[in-house]
Amino acid sequence: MTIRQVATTPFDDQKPGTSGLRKKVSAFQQPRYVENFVQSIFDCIENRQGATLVVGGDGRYFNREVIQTTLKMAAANGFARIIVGRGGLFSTPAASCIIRKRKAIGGVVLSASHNPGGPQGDFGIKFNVSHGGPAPESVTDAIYARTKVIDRYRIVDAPDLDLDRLGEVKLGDATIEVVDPVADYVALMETLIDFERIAALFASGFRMRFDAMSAVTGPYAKAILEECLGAPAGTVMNGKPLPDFGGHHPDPNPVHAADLISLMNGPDAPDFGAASDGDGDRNMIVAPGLFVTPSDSLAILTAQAHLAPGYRSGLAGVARSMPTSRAVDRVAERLGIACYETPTGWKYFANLLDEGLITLCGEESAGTGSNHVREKDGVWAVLLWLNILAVTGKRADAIVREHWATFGRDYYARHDYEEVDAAAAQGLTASLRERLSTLPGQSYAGLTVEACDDFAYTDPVDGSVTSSQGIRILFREDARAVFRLSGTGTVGATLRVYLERFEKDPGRHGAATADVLAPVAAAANAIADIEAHTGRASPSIIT
Ligand code: VG1
Ligand code: CO
Repeated sequence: MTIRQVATTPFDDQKPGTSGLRKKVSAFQQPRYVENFVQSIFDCIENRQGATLVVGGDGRYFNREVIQTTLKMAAANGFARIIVGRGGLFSTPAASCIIRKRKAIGGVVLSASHNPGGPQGDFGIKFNVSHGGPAPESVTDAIYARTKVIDRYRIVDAPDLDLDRLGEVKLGDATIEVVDPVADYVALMETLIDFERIAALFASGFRMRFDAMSAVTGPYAKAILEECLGAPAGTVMNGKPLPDFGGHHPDPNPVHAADLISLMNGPDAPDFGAASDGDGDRNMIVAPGLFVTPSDSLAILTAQAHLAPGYRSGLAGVARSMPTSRAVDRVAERLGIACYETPTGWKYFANLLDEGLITLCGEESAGTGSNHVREKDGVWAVLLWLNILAVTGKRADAIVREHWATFGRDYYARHDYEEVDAAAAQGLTASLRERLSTLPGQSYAGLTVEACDDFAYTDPVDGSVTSSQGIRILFREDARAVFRLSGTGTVGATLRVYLERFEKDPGRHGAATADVLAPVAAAANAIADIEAHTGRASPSIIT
């Protein structure tokens, strides 16, 4: 088998965003585009000679082609063993699990997560390091720098591998190991979650629906819920992974998982509803008649995690991304544990988890996770909820309402303005930044600005500083608005406006979120002049 050195020239648009390099499929289909980026990753892995690498993706359109290229390039770049999921599949948390378990030097995760798939959809490549989580900024910066000067890549000349047969094959000097992508993950879940209690719950007639959104979690959810835990067949909906996700947007929120929401709001609602995203790291939780915001879910899991075997001895601390509501902060205070506030993106949690400073963490975008892996984990979050329901014997909606009664309720919504002109979006945030010091004391839509800043984070472990992570406006009336630009969109810019308002009084916990947040939205619009900058009178999507 021969190793070829192929001459190439750089592309100028391979800067990794919040979660790796994410572009239209057509961008990745350009000749040398995948090869350049993968070689740039490999060039930044010191000690790769003889090391183990994990490769897998969410099964979206173009996954199989990129897997084959990546395997051939990995074999030509000195890795001794390359572990790949059968069919080229690994959910993002399962990839993280196996990187850790098999002591791999890292993993190449092929996914554009919750973005649509198919020939007109999106594709992505992310590099995870040896702790199993997304590469830190220092590494992604180095990869980007490498993409700008790359002049050759290495690949072995070989026919495509059969990824559907378990076992080992040689590729050049490397061993390719095709593994069941589900088995190690299920084994890990069994160490953390009380499977017996949940099985007893299902045996007692408890019913749930898990919407896998035709994405990667189907096989995981079926194996765990229907096979291990005895939930009836049909519990998992849209359980077969499809390259185009059945034409749907695999983003678990009330808009894109509308079928599940209407089922949960209807007369025949099961006891519990959940959904996951394209690559299986996000989760949506729905109680009968009540959508649980991801920020509330993080707070509730923090308050109740001790009911699961993996967290029986309590939590070291928790963390949330800055735009996530402050609901978890109050739980942490009550528990007497630290609560960290990080920039958006899972990579910022890794140091806190590695150092044992936190046990749970989460984001408003439907990501929740713990120290069991270094990615957010959709199926894990659903299992932890089930564990809590099984042990308490309470209805999911009762758990949420009791939580609000104890800690207060944080009304929360995110307004996204998608595919906005990039320069206009930059103009909006630049103008806000310039005016920040003039805002405190001013009133908008009946709310008065108490403080504001442009969020910067100093990592407590390595001291690295990340600045300009979003503009926070705190109002005196226990409300907050946050503005930031997305780092995962592939067309123009996406402006995200995060709105929240705290209500302590249980007598006022039954209001409609939109009503409670209307003044906060009006104040945010007035402060940032969203319509003047973007030409948009209303958001593209509210979640
Ligand atoms: C979004 C979310 C962020 C999440 C990221 C990756 O990023 O807001 O919370 O970590 O997606 O999630 P942005 O920059 O578009 O706001 V996933 O499921 O794509 O790994
Ligand atoms: Co995802």
